[in-house]
Amino acid sequence: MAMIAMANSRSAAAFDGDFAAWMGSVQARMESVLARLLPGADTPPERLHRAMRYAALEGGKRVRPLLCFAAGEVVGASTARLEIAAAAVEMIHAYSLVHDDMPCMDDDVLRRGKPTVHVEYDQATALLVGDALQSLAFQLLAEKKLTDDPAVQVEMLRSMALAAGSRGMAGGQAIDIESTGKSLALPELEFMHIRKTGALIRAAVMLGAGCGDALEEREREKLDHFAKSIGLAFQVVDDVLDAEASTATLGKTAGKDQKQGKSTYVSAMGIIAAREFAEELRNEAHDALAGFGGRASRLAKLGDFIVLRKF
Ligand code: GRG
Repeated sequence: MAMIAMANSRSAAAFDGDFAAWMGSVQARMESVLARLLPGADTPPERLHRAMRYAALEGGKRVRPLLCFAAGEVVGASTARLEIAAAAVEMIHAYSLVHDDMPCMDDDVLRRGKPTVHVEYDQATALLVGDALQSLAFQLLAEKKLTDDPAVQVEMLRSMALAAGSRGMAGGQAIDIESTGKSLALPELEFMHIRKTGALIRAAVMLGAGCGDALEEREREKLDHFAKSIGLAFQVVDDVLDAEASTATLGKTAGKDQKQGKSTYVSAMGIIAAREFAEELRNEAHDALAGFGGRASRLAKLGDFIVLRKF
């Protein structure tokens, strides 16, 4: 945790003081919101609840909650509503990491600078941690008030379910597993990553936007364009970091893509072209925000952070 916190502050420090402070405050807020919303470690079944807290607390950059909060600024959403939306997205993200690390999937022992959940606990517990985190996320989205219009809230729930399901993240993961050892062309890579990584990032932005004043259709499309571009950029940078950064910096095993025979943006186009592609996507993301003015300045800076991060 100390390592991740240090890396967080180092990376944010490259941005102006106000943005770095905002990032730190949202990250700290999310730690206490998640600690409050997750079942207590002493609540039976204690072992499962301890493992859920282990998976979701003390670690991670909290990129999806940050996106949710920044999108909320575009629409004047209240902090109380954004906390719930952001916690739900982060729980789904944490579940996906726990399952992804299991021996039947990516088989890894290190995540967020600490042993993965199936190593610290056991495989059955890791499976249940993922299941329960996902259920809790949907419970929160259903029972807490996120908007004044119940029909909008149902639509938010629906879009989160789509993002997490077989047409979104789970589907992208299935394609990833099926294509290990094969060489994917760029359009196939994009098809996979728009689902595996991009869908949840898009949901984080659109959920944050759903918590505030209604946007016009054209504005929603622009915000979604931003989210789609930055979601793909996130993955391109993830591939570059897997190839370039160390395990200590990342808090997860580095260099795995090549070892496991995965197609990545680095294997498909090389590191330099992959970095250039991430830059193109960053510009596209910025362009999409042009009409929002200062309301979207944090979202724009987060786009920069996602592309320029070192971990
Ligand atoms: C198991 C249904 C299911 C899906 C798994 C997200 C995912 C799909 C797998 C994770 C594997 C991976 C390395 C994907 C690349 C991009 C990614 C999601 C990285 C991890 O996200 P970060 O960097 O992690 O935001 P932190 O720990 O900072 O929250």
